[in-house]
Amino acid sequence: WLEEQGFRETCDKHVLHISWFTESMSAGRPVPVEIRHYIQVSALEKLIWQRLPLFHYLLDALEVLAENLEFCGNQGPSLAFRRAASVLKSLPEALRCLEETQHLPCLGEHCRAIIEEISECGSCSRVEEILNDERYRTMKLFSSVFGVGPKTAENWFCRGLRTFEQVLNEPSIRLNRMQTAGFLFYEDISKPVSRTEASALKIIVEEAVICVNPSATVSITGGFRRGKEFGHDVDFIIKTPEAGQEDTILPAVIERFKSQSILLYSDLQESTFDLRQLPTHRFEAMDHFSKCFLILKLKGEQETGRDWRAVRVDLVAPPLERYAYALLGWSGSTLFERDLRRFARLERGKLLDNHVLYDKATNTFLPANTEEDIFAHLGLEYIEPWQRNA
Ligand code: DCT
Ligand code: MG
Repeated sequence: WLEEQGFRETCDKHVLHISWFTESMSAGRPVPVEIRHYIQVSALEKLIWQRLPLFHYLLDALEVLAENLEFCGNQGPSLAFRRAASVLKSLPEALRCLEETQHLPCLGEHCRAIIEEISECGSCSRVEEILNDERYRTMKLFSSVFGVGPKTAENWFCRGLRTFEQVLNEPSIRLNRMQTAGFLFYEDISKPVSRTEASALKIIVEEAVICVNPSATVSITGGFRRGKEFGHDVDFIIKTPEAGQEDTILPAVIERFKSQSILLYSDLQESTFDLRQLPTHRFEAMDHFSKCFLILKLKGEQETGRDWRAVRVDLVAPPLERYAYALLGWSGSTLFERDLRRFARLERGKLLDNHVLYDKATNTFLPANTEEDIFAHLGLEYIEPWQRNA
């Protein structure tokens, strides 16, 4: 039935995802992933409403509200919606009725009102309004391009641009290299990457890394390490056993990809790591390790008939003694990391980031060889990656 309606269904570990591809948005481009769930939900009749657990509607609604605030530069208030969505996501089972939300943390008055409205009406008027809002839709569209952040998206919107076509035909707009690649491979890189594709990429990355340095190892991190079935990219962390190797390995790996003709885009960021500059007291947007943001060609039959697709791949290579912190940081989720750091600071008087754990009471850096060591320093039981999705 769903298929007949044009819905595509995929299964996660705990979650049923339904995505709806509409051609109506712009030049035949699909609506970006996150709002697909909600659009189809609000357009659906009771039949589906009863088939799907209530919380899918909530998740999408809360995320639309959060995203809209982020597009307006209100990062603070948007966190409340993100946290609420996170709490709902972290539940072992889907919510089935409103009463089940009563004892959950992080659901403020505003969130509860939205939950109530959705459970009564099947949709939320504010969310509907946002989904139809020209600014939101345009910001969502533009910021779905690799290399286009909220500032650029807003700039283009304010200049009256509404579609990719208009952006690409605007003579005064100079796209940078990243954005050019973002548009060039838009179709492919906005399509979710599956776990199977991630595993295929791991073999490719591992082969290249070992070819360059046989003693190095590669681990998958990011969402796939947390057990997600789909991701927007594939994140890998490289472990090198000797000091200094972390600085030379990525350029060599990139060269290797180039020689295999699978490199479509690369942005190499050399290490700016310096222990003497740490700890910083702000939540680092980006760590200082040697890393690269890539677009690779992944071979395999595609729906389009092509025999490859473009995939976004991130590689990070920290120094060995920083590995545990980097692994913890790059495993995410972003919200989990944010809350763990907050906990470390407020409850334990310690500063945690992707590089170090620093004890303010003794003015010392706490050593860690594994993630377990970091949790132990924080007086926490080890939290498995699959439990860090919130
Ligand atoms: N991260 C970080 N510092 C950055 C960027 C990311 O510590 N400058 C962390 C947070 C999450 C993790 O790395 C991976 O980032 P993403 O790929 O953006 O997130 P994800 O959880 O893997 O989500 P997705 O499945 O969509 O890729
Ligand atoms: Mg990722």
